[in-house]
Amino acid sequence: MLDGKKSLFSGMQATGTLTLGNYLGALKNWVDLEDEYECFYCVVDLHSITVRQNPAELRKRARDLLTLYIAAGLNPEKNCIYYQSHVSAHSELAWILNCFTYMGELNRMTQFKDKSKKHADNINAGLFTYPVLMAADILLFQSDVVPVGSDQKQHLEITRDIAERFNSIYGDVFTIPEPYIGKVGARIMSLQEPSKKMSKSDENPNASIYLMDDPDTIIRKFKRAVTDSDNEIRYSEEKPGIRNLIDIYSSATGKTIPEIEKEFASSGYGDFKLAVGEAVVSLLKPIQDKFAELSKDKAYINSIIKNNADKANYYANKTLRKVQKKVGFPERIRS
Ligand code: ATP
Ligand code: LTN
Repeated sequence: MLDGKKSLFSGMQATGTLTLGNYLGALKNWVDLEDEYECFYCVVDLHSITVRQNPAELRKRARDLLTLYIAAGLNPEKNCIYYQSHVSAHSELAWILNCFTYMGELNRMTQFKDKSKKHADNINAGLFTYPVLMAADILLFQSDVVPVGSDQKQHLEITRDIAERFNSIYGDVFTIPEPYIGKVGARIMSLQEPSKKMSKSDENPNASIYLMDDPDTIIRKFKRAVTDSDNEIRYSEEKPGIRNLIDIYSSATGKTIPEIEKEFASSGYGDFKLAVGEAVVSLLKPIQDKFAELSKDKAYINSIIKNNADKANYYANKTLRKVQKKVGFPERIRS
């Protein structure tokens, strides 16, 4: 809760080009929430360096991501869109919360286990405490809800545990956040290995649809999507490839699963894959056009970066000062 209005926080890492999974699982759901909540959408660049990054690329990707938030429909006048690294309260609160988080809790995080396997040569302390920084992000803004894909559920649970622990010692300092996970599109799978989630850091470019892919590439990737051999368009646990394509089609068109099964009852996989590809092309076209237009307007994007960082700093510092006081840090002397 902030100034009497419910608040919301979410973020994405600038670790690669956004995929259809990021869009359908998270970004697409964000757009409708601006009237109900005071919204903060962050480009979480501090989180990004838990994996080694090329500095010039990170800077470019972070700016592209921020631009893409707007291109996807977030109004920057109503939603606070900013870089995590421009608000130092994130790091400061993360340090304090580190002292209220147990090693055993962090050891259970599946994202840490997955990323440690993937980056065995760089299992750094930041990767381990990643969820604490995420808790700081959320708690700084007294967030009531956090819209994310289902892979982030565990991080939300640890955030709640940390907040409850802190509150039980110091009184009601933090709002306890709830996850907000969309019904369809919460977990879009890889087109090449449908048992794995579609991920922007996947090495195989055919596994993911990127938001900036051109129409031919999108259609080609769907045509190559791994399915099964029974040629029946049916939503079933045993058919992960087809189930994923049905989820994507449903999320892109708004049609329900029974409607889709009926629509394609007498079609083969080839026709269905083409229909999914075309639906995704139409879904992404307006976003791509808007992104191209916004990218040219440097002054406009800069003004958003500046104004929104000021706003985020204001609210974040309010919570941080309260926390610092509660844990016993000395008061600042104002002249
Ligand atoms: P990385 O591959 O670098 O770990 P990622 O693609 O998993 O990145 P994140 O930046 O970690 O993306 O996640 C951004 C948001 O997108 C989160 O809310 C996350 O839950 C959501 N998300 C990521 N992948 C998927 C997916 N395959 N399906 C649905 N939502 C997803
Ligand atoms: N860990 C998240 C990104 C993230 C986030 C957040 C999401 C960082 N801080 C706060 C919601 C709220 C991910 O998607 N991998």
